[in-house]
Amino acid sequence: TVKYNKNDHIATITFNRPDKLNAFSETMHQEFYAVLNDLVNDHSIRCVLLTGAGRGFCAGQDLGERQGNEKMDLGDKLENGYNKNLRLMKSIQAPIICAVNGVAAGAGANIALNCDIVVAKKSAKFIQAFSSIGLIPDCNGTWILPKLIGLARAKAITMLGTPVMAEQAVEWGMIYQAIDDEVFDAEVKTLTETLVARPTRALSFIKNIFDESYNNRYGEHLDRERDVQRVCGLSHDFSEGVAAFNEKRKPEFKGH
Ligand code: LHQ
Repeated sequence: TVKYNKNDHIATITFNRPDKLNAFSETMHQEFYAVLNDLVNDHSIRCVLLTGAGRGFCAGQDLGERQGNEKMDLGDKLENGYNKNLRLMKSIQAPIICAVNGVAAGAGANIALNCDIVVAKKSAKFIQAFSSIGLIPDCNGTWILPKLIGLARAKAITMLGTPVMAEQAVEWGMIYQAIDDEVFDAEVKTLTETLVARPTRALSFIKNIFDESYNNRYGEHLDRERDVQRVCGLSHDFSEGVAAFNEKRKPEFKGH
């Protein structure tokens, strides 16, 4: 249910239940967990690409797995499925680029929005489908959405379940780019190749420090930047970056 492939320092994860628009089954949670766990420990990977097979990216939780009126503990489902995996996504050193190839609904939308760079096919849409089945957004949707698009839009689209097309999502600051369907794969490939050639450890710090900024006070955050920059300043990639600039050549970053 999850395809996984590593090649030239790029790891590609593909949600793979196309006939169900890649909705999350129990097996899919487990397979996704195994993949992410592998990536946390693999520092040779310098870019992670997350995408979906077929015409959808991910339709969120598989609603077909719920039997009749049986009451489930959704808190447990979150803790042992999505939340465990989202925590691992944050622990992966390499930047995660999400290529939203089609509809992203419910947890599927918010998994995408938790990635570091999100691009989507122009034909793709994002749906905060939760309230349509009596739930609130999960996968930290209530944390990230107001930060990305502001509280007014965040509340309205989640309360109304309004689909947001890729270009609208870019205009609102929800995602980075909407790409024409015909050139989507090629552009995504270029983005991954660009990321692989960049200084991975610095990107890793960037990945985390923006999130930290929401918890830190102004002065405290200046201290954090100082400490992280001190570490970056000791890296091979900083020396290489400056040398390349002065020698007017392309830098050859090693990722550390
Ligand atoms: C599906 C699904 C799906 C199963 C499409 N499940 N089969 C929830 C509970 C538990 C724990 C904690 O977290 C959560 C978080 C959540 O994710 S809640 C939100 C769950 N997701 C949704 O409510 C979205 C449900 N899907 C839809 O609204 C539509 O399918 C969308 C708008 C995504 C796509 O619409 P269409 O393009 O018209 O496709 P479709 O509806 O015809 O779907 C194609 C097939 O995929 C179809 O199966 P079939 O056998 O009839 O061809 C759907 O039943 C199946 N599918 N989503 N979540």
